[in-house]
Amino acid sequence: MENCLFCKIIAGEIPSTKVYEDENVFAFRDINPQAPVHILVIPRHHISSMAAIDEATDAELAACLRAIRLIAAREGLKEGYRVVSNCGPHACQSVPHLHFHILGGRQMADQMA
Ligand code: DGP
Repeated sequence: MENCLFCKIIAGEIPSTKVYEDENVFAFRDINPQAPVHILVIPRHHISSMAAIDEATDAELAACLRAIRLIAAREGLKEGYRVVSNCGPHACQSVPHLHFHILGGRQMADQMA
């Protein structure tokens, strides 16, 4: 989608540190890491947020989840990791293209918010 930051990253118009891609998914390191490992997993197809996943195919959604598992394993996150998808203003979503944060490499707080 025109003017979508993450669509521009997928297209290579904005540089990123890619860690994984397949026909449905693109994944890259977050520009402002909140943990030693902080990776964003996004569908190639522009979907604005979790609130719009009816626009995604089951294959696209499954591909995102399978990519998360694969990337976490590749990154050596044996002690675990957190997966976060901020949806809308109450969750402080800042980029309106569905994305899953993988956070790992340190102990996470036991509070979600
Ligand atoms: P959220 O707040 O959940 O919408 O997360 C958006 C994330 O996107 C945030 O952690 C920072 C990251 N981000 C924003 N702009 C860029 C960029 O140009 N490159 C990369 N690699 N990450 C970005």
